[in-house]
This record gives sequence, C-alpha cells and structure tokens, in this order.
Amino acid sequence: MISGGSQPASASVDALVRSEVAVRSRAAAHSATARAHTNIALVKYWGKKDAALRLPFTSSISMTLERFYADTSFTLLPSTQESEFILDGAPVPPHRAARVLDYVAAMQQRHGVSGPFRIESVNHVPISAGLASSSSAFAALAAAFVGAYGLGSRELCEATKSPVKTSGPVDRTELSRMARLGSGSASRSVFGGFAKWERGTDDATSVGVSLDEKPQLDLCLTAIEIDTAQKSVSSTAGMRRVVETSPYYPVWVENTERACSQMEDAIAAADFTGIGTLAQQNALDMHALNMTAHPGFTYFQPETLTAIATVEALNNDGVECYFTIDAGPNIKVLSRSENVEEISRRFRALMPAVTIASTSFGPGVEYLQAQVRE
Ligand code: 2P0
Repeated sequence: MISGGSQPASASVDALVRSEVAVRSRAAAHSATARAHTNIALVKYWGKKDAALRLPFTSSISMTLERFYADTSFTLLPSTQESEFILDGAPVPPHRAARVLDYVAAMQQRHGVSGPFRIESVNHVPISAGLASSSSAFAALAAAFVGAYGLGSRELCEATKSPVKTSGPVDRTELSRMARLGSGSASRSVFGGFAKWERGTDDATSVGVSLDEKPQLDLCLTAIEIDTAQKSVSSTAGMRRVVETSPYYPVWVENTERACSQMEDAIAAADFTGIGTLAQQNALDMHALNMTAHPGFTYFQPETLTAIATVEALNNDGVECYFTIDAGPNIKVLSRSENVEEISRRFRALMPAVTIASTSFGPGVEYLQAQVRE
C-alpha cells in the first residue's frame, strides 16, 4: 500500500522535474544542421607543408558532388551534460571520437566560446566508395558549429540559406579555413560546382575559393566501387610518406601547380576534354609518386588496372571519358551525361559485383535548420 501510494507521488514529481528540464533545455537550445557535399579532386592535394595548420604544398581543384553528402547537427548542451558524438545513429566511443572532439575544442578556442555539445551526423556517402567522406564531414561540422553559436556573417547566412540571419564574423572564407583545419579537402566542400583550395602561405591565406558555383558544363562522375576494405595507408600517412621520402616530390609540386593553372583555364573555357585529360594525368602523377616513396606503396589493386583498361577501351569505341583515382583502389569516371549509361553498362558487365553510382555538380554548404538564442 505504502509503496503503491508513494509511486504516483514520486512519478508525478519525476514528471514535473522532467518537464522543467525540458522547458529549460528548450529555452537554451541553440542548434544548427548543415548539409555539405563531398568533392572529388580533379587536381589533387597530396602533401602538407604544415601538418598542424593543414597547409598544403600545392593548390588543388575539385568538383563538388550532388549525390554524396553529410548532414550534421550541432547542439549546445547544458553545462551539466557531457559532449557526445553520434554518427549514423550510433554514439561514437570517446577514443574514436577524439579527432572530432579535439577539433571542436580548437574551434571553440578560436571563437572564444565553450561548453558541452552534441554532434549528430548522418553520412550519405558510401564511405568505402573512396570519395573523401572527410571533406563533407568537416565542412558540415564547421558550418553546424558556426550556425549553433550564431557566428555566421550576413553573407554566409545568405549564401547558405540559413533560416536564422546573424551578423557574426564568420564569412564563407573563414568557414573554409575552419573546414581546412578539420580536413584539407573539406576547405573545398564549402563551395558548390568547381572550387579551388589556394595553397596560400599561412592560416589566413590557405582557403577555398569558388571557381564556378553553377557550371553549365555537362560533366558527370561515375564512381565504381572496386573494394570496400579499409585502405592500409591512410591519406594522411600516405601524403606524409611521399613528402618525407620521395625524391620526386618537388617534381609533383611543380607539375601540380602547372596543372592547377591549366585546369582553371579549361574550366573557364568549359573544355570537357581539357578538364578530363588534366584530371587523369594528375591522378596518374599522384599514384606514380606513391611508388617512389621509401618504402613505396600503391592504392591500386588488380581490378584498378582492369578499370583503367576499360576506360581506354571505352575511348577506343568512341565513348569519351577519363578516370581519376583518390587514395584507394576505386575509380571515378568523368564523362558527359549521354555516356553515363554506357559506362555503367560496361563496368557492370565486366565486374558484376561492383557498386556503381553516378552524379554531377552539387551545391556548397547549406543549412537545413538553425535555432539561435536571441
Ligand atoms: C584530395 N585526397 O585533394 C586528395 C586526393 C585524397 C587524394 O584530400 O589529412 O582527408 O585530413 O587533410 O583531406 C584526402 O585527404 O586529408 C584527400 P587530411 P584528407 O581530395
């Protein structure tokens, strides 16, 4: 009886406390959700001059991709709670979340803010497809952070379709700088269409810029997933090894700088053949460079060479297309839209088990939701 009588009373107190907490946390809720798309480098970033600041040896140029993106929410929590990181619906254990949590701590310090937070990120990138998922991940995280703290400038709010207009210090250039500090390639995902990461000389000047936010060019990318296994040499480790040990690294730097300037011209001229030829050569340069490190390494697998030969065969049959390959065995084919079906058909016939996904230009970072304390 006694316990039966006390239960409803205690339950109602609990309910009161819960509703009080709910009201307080609603009043203190500042959160923002940002969407950022991955990009594929047409002229690649492969080596850091300054690892802590993620300053590259060369500039790089990319195409932002429509089909692959990350949606990330950043929510400020009451000071009594612990920060957490939830990826694709599952809490990430602290030892695996360190890169992200340390990054946020550094961004908080940079902007003079503090306190616990919750990050919830949903990745719409087939991670194993070899598309740099860190590019969309860190661009979305940087934007969600800026949105939740109300740090965005009017220009940023406009460009990113933020539902809340703020007049803070962070414009798209600073957002790109912040994204770069999380992952180099993320500096380019702030922008849609064609983007360039200017290598610069310091934190202030090493930023992404838009080359053409909405290209009219008919250019598609077909990603062919040859292998889903985790790569044995991470991008960060691979690029460090070539910088430190390859006698050809200075040649890569020289070639890549030239390729950037030629790629900019090809983009300005909407020259499909020029863009494809330069992208393919730059990818081959990068993979050749890896073999000249000590010890040498390669991301290629036997199927990668089969895929390269297939691109060659397609060209011989009058289907103009080019390949690029990032830090993995998977191949991405650049083509006009009219040839996407034939390219997919050829690869499917040759490698029935592979996953094939085609896409074209995607937009820059955009907000899906924002809620900021008045
Ligand atoms: C790129 N990649 O330009 C090049 C081409 C892969 C090959 O940027 O160390 O994850 O986090 O700055 O951006 C992949 O490396 O490297 C990459 P970090 P990131 O897209």
